[in-house]
Parts: sequence; structure tokens; C-alpha cells
Amino acid sequence: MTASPDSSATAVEAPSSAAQRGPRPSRRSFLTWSSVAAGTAGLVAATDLGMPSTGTPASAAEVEGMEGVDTTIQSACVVNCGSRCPLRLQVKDGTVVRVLPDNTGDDSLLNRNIRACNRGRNMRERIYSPDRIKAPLKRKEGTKRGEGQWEEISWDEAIDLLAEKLKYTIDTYGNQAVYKNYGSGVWNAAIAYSGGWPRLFNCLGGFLGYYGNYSYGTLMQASYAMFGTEEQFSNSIEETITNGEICVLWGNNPVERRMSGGGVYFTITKMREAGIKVIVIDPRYSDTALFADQYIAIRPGTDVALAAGLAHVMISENRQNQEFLDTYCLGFDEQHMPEGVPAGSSYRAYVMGEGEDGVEKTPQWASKITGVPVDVIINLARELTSGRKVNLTQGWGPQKHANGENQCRAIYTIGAMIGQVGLPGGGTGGQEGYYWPVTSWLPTLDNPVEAKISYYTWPRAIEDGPSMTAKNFGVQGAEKLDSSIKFMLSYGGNMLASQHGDINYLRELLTDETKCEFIVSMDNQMTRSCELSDLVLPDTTTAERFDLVPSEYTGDMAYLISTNQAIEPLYQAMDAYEVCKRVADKLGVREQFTEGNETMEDWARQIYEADAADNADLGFPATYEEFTAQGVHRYHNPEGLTVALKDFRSDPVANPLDTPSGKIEIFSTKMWQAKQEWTIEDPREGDVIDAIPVYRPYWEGAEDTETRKKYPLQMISHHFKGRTHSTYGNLPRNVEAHPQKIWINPIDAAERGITNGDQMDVFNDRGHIRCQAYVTPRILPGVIDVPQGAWLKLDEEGIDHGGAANMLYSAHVTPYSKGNPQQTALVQAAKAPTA
Ligand SMILES: Nc1nc2c(c(=O)[nH]1)N[C@H]1C(S)=C(S)[C@@H](COP(=O)(O)OP(=O)(O)OC[C@H]3O[C@@H](n4cnc5c(=O)[nH]c(N)nc54)[C@H](O)[C@@H]3O)O[C@H]1N2
Ligand SMILES: Nc1nc2c(c(=O)[nH]1)N[C@H]1C(S)=C(S)[C@@H](COP(=O)(O)OP(=O)(O)OC[C@H]3O[C@@H](n4cnc5c(=O)[nH]c(N)nc54)[C@H](O)[C@@H]3O)O[C@H]1N2
Ligand SMILES: [Mo]
Repeated sequence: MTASPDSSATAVEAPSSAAQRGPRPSRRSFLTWSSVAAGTAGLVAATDLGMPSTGTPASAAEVEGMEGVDTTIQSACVVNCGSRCPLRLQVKDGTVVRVLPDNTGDDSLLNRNIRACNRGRNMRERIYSPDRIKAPLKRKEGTKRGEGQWEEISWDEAIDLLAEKLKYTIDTYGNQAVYKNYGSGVWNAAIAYSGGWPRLFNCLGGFLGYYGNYSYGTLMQASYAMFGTEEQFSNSIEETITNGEICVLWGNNPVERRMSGGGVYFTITKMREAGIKVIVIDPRYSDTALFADQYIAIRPGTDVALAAGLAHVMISENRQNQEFLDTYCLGFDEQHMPEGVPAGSSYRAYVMGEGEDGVEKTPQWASKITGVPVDVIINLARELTSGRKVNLTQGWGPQKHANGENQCRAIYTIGAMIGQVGLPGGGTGGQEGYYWPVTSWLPTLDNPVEAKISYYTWPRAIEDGPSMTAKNFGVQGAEKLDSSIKFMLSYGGNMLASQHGDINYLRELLTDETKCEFIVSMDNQMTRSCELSDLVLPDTTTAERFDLVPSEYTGDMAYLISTNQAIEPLYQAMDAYEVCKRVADKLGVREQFTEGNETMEDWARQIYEADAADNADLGFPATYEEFTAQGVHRYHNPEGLTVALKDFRSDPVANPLDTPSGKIEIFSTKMWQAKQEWTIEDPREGDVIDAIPVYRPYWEGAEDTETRKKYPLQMISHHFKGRTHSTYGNLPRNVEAHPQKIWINPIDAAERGITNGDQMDVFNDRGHIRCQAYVTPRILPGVIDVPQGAWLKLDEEGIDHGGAANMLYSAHVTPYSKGNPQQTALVQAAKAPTA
């Protein structure tokens, strides 16, 4: 490979502790991470990797602004794709007439233009969408929840109703009965993300919180168990470009999931130019696979078996990095086990057939389960242990399966066996690393309620909260719940009828008004979730308010975007912060709520200036006014490019991991303990907590032969380039550019008489969807892919014509993390009947 001409690029630890990841509870809790001494000047050397520029400077019209507009305002797209794009909104007569992308960078690796994709560039259509909620809406007296009958009410009435319902719920059921559901629609806006809601609830005595998230919630608990940290990252792609040789993207599709110039799409293309060998492992020939040297197709949910097959080859040929395993890991072999566990419990014993099941995990064994040819397994195991530098990364597709805990830990275990953890050019087996931004968020204050549920268990907490305990549903902070959820807020999320598994079940649960007694939604588009509410509140869009937008998964280039108000709020839209303030006023906690900050801009100024002062070495403009005039501020880790676990590697005794042993726990003592103590309610096949990542056939998986008799196809649902989840999925231009289509292999299609472009049906016991077929060899036979997030369009018979994947997924939780198996489902497909 072509190494960087610059050898001064040094390595730093990836930010991976829980305190370093959002949502950040207090603006002060986050400031230590980059308070390092050096200036940013060293970065210039690290940036210049000698890459040829792809040379697309902003056009003259972009630079100058178009004639006839009144002003150009810095704004951003804040949806949760992880890339974070600046948008320059051109305004004429109070209307946004044009959206321009970033022009503050160039085409070098660490100063790249943060070019928005087709979603952000279509922001105008989102701002002016006919689906905008125009006034507070209350469910009509005498109608049932979900019937869609609304009356417009004034903001005063809406505030009164909110205050009354909150007070009633807290007085009657206690603070634990108040819940704010997950929502990622405003994820990366420092103030609008929470909007003030948790702050308001905390001023009133607190609310039931959740831990984890839909993105990597299953991996999160597994990562705590194995690495003692929320999500163990790998080295950054920039670091691999500089120092690496091979990059494995295992269930990892950055070309679609980090599409913009801020994300890793750009760096992946640079990786190709740098001559790094790219290997993709995915059931789908993804857009990332288009950039790969090698593509390996695998049956969904069988990655644990592939890992065991790879491990078998490595062990048989003595290729694993034994010294690394001996020094830094617990549980690889029988010589490195915790006290008191039975013989044969190590990973090596499992792989070599000396464990409980007595089966040797040969490449032949792995091939039968995964569909990956034997020689491909053998060659991959050899290549990864050939002494060349390997950054093994995983996306979050593999862990969004039943027993995703074992899926992700198996991939990390291969990373440990390769043994390049903490080294330049190497990696851990986690997602590509990055430099975590220093921006603080609107403080939410302390929550007096300590109990927390897993993000995927709220339906159960509506059904029967008090039945949930630490040991059956993973309740944290308390032994059990005292109450069920009676008041639910859905803010910036679409969980109730789009993004959580089993939409039909949720609809039944949520239309029962005796269970959750009051549901309030706040959004700016009238979503299917809003339709299941009692009160719907019209929020502003990013164009209508002030905020700070920090970068997120943007590798070693961090930045902060000033988002300024471009236009007046449309219709009766109101900032969530203002709504919360008025409710706080009504309930007598206004002072505590505002701390003197009347508006979002007051907070933006205060947070910005404190952060800039605390991080003087990162070159932020000194005042808020200078910053908003500049628009975008890029900065870099003064210590250089990200090498995850570098300190641990250099001295594991001085820098132990936060696991019981201080080591990487291939055998997790925490999960071993949970295995003895926890019970799993209504377990399905494969619902077992394992101390080591063993392969188990699981419910509705590749080997569920019983269910497959009726539903023979595995269904997966990738994150789609046309939308961010459901966001942008209602806008005609986005839909026209990226129509919803179901991927099906020509073999499966032919068996069912389906040809490309036909309408096809997909169904199981949970639901039924009808959508256009994309017949393509880019998906493995036996697997179909329904891109997740399409808007539900139900007909009279309950068939969805939008192609909403969660009609078919389950609300069942994974065994240890109580996470979302939203890539696990068996279905049948057929050509749709012609009308
Ligand atoms: N089957 C399946 N399901 C999945 C997944 C999967 O892989 N498969 N992925 C899961 C993952 S990783 C995630 S993160 C979740 C995401 O699930 P959600 O967080 O529910 O994501 P969205 O559907 O985009 O919903 C975001 C909502 O925020 C709204 N919004 C946008 N801007 C604003 C604003 O300024 N103010 C307010 N109030 N609202 C705004 C949007 O209009 C939209 O309705 O979905 C999960 N669901
Ligand atoms: N365009 C776009 N980008 C997004 C989002 C979006 O909705 N749209 N959402 C954002 C959010 S919130 C998140 S959390 C991330 C999600 O990021 P990920 O969860 O990593 O994204 P996915 O597309 O669900 O999965 C990644 C890849 O895994 C593959 N896969 C599925 N099952 C398996 C399996 O069992 N084994 C293997 N080896 N591969 C498998 C899929 O085909 C896909 O190509 O994306 C973010 N980026
Ligand atoms: Mo996510």
C-alpha cells in the first residue's frame, strides 16, 4: 500500500467510555476528553496524505449566492444518519428558496467539504411539506385513539392539557408512570435533541428513563461485558488509510449509512485510492461492496458460525496471536479462565469440539450454516493472520438479530485473535473509530427516578410495568418497576407505528386507552405515530430556530455547525423548549427550568462560549457572534489519528479495561453470572445467555426448520439511502429518487413468478406488506431485503402498501441486552394478485 508521506501522524485512544457518548446529561460532564495541550497546527501535517484532489470546487453561483435572494443563512440537516451536514439556506421574502451545500472545506481528507446527500439537499420540501402539523391537535371528544379525528386547539389549551395530564399522572401513579420514548429525528442538535422535555420532567420529580438505543443497543451491553465500555470502536478509516493494509467491513455499509461528505463515504473512496484491500461480508451486495476487492455473501445471523470457522483454521494452523490473547484477554483458552467455571468453557475448547456440545467448528461445519464456501473461510482466516495490517470493523447489522450479543462478540473475538488491537494500522473488530466532538448539550438535570428500562421494552412497561424486574427484563437502577407507563411522550421519533417491531401488535396495545392513558406526540410531520396520539404538537424545523450541531461519526475530522434561524416558524409551530417552558410555568417550576435562559438561542450562546473557552486549543472563534458568522468550525484531535485501545495495548496493567478482570473478556464473567441468575420470559429457540459467543440456531433464523416450512425466506432491512429511517420518506422527490423496493434473488423470484418491477407480497403471522420487487442477484437466495423506514399505507384489509418493514418484525427482545432483533424474521413472498 501507499503509506502516508507524513510519519508524524500519531495515534490516540478512541473515545469509547460511556461518559463520552451522548445523550450527554450535563454540559460539564463532557469537557475533559479533548482538553489536551497541543495546538491544531500539527494536524495540518496529518491531513495532507498526498491524495489527489477529486476537484469539484463549489460553483461560482454557490460561492456568490444566487441573484435576487435576501440572505443566506447557515443551517443543517440534523437527522440521525451520523454524518451531520451544513446547509446554507437562501431566503427571499421570508421563504427558503434554495439549499446550498457546504463550501468551507476542500477535497483533502481532514478538511473535506461536508457535502449533503440528496436528503438534506431536499430540505425545502421537508420544510414546506403538506404533512407539516399546522396547529396543536387534540383527539376529538367521543372518538377513539387512532381513528384520526382531530380538533384544532389553541396553544394555551394545549399547554393546560399537558400540565393537567402530567400532574394527574404523577399524583395518581407516581413519576415512574411518565415515559419519553426514544426518538432520533433531532439527534444531533445540541439543544433541540431533548428539546427540554427531560429537563421539564426532572423539575417535576423525574420520569422513567431508558438505557440503550435502537442503533446498537444489543452490542452495547455486550460491549460493556467484553470491553467495559458502551461501544468499543476500532481505528478510524483515516488511520487505516495512513497506516493500514487490509480493512474488513463486516456487516458494515458506510457508503449508504454514512453517505455525506462529513461521514465515511468519502474516506472509503480514499481508502480505495490508497490501495487498502477492502473485504465486505454481508448477505447483500451493498453499495459498499461496490468498493470492495472481495465480497463474501453470508446467511443473516450466522456470523457467529463464520467466526468459529475462522477461529478453527487459525487454531489448527497456530496462526492466532497467542501472546496478545495470553496478555490482554480472558477466556480464550483453558489456561486463562476466571475461577470456578467448569472445564471446557473457553472459546478455544468450544471451537475445537472440547466444549459442552462436543462439536468441532471446522470450516466445513461453518460453511454449511453460513453458506460461505470452505476455501473462502480458510483463505480469509489465513489472510487476516498473514502479518499484514488489518483493521477489522463491524457495522450494526449483525447485532440487530436474535442473540445479536453473540453475533457482535464473535466478530470482536476474531479481532482479538488477529491481535492488532491498539496498534497503528490495526483495529479491534468494532465500528470504525472517530474523534468525538467536544460540544456540550442542553443539560437535562438529575432524574430523581432511578429505575430505567431497556429501550426495546416499553410496550411491556405499558402492558404490565410491575411485572418487570432486574432479572427478567433487565430493569436497571431498581429491582423492579412500581408502575406501568401511563403518560408517554413521543418527541422527534416514530416508534409507535413505524420504527419498533410488530406494528400490528403496537396498534392494538396503544389503542387500548385503559393502558397508556395519555399519549402526546411532537413532530413537524404528521406521522403514523402522531396518529396514535391524544395530543399532537407542531414543532418548528431546524430552519425555524437556533441550535448547535456537532459532528458525530465523521472519523478524525470533527466539526461544529452553527444553525441559525432562517425563517419565522411556519403556521403555529413552536419550539419544544418554549412549550416546556410554558408547562413549567403553569406547574410552578419555571425558574428551575430556565435558569435564566429564555430561548434556545440563549442556551446556544452559553454552551458555545463555555465550550470554546474550555477547549482553547481547538481554535473555536471566541464569541458566539463570530462563530455564527463563520458557520462551520472544523477541528481535530491534537494528538493525531484514532487508534482504539492504544493505552491499553501499551500498558494493560496501568490502563486496564473497565471489565471485572481488566482484560478483554472473550469469556464474560458478567454474562456468566447473568446466565446463572436471570430468567428469560417466554424464551424462544436460541434465547440463551452465553459467557462466550457460541453459535445457536435461533427463532426465525437460518436454521429454524419448523417455521421455515411456512415462511421459508429470511428477511433483512438495511438502512436506506433514500431516507433516514422514516424521515424524508414522505417527500415526493426523495421517494421518486429512491422508491421503496423489495430485494429478492432471481431464483426465489422465478419460483414465485415474480419479475423485476412487479408488485409482490411479503407476509408472516405478524403482518402483510405489498410493494414493488427488485429482482437482483445482489441478494443471497433465501433472503429478501425490505429497506427499513418506509411510511405505512394500510388498506381496509390491513395490508400495507408502503413497504413498512416493521409490520413483519417482532417486539421480542434479545436474551441479555433486551435489545431489538429488527433484522430477524422469517417470511413468505408471492406475486401480488392483479387488481
Ligand atoms: N426493522 C428495523 N427497524 C428499525 C431499524 C432497523 O434496522 N430495522 N433501525 C432502528 C434504528 S437504528 C433507529 S435509530 C430507529 C430510528 O427511529 P426514529 O428515531 O423513530 O427515526 P425516524 O423514523 O426518522 O423518526 C424521527 C422523527 O423525528 C421527526 N423530526 C425531524 N425533525 C424534527 C424536529 O425538528 N422536531 C421534532 N419534534 N421532530 C422532528 C421526523 O419527522 C420523524 O417523524 O429505528 C429503528 N428501527
Ligand atoms: N442512508 C441512511 N443512513 C443511515 C440511516 C438511515 O436510515 N439511512 N440510519 C442511521 C442509523 S440511526 C444507524 S443506527 C445506522 C445503522 O447502521 P447499520 O446497523 O450498520 O446499518 P444496516 O444497513 O442496518 O446494516 C449494515 C449492513 O449489515 C447487513 N446485515 C444485516 N444482517 C446481517 C448479518 O446477519 N450479517 C452480516 N454480516 N451483515 C448483515 C446489511 O445488509 C447492511 O448492509 O445507520 C445510520 N445511517
Ligand atoms: Mo440508529
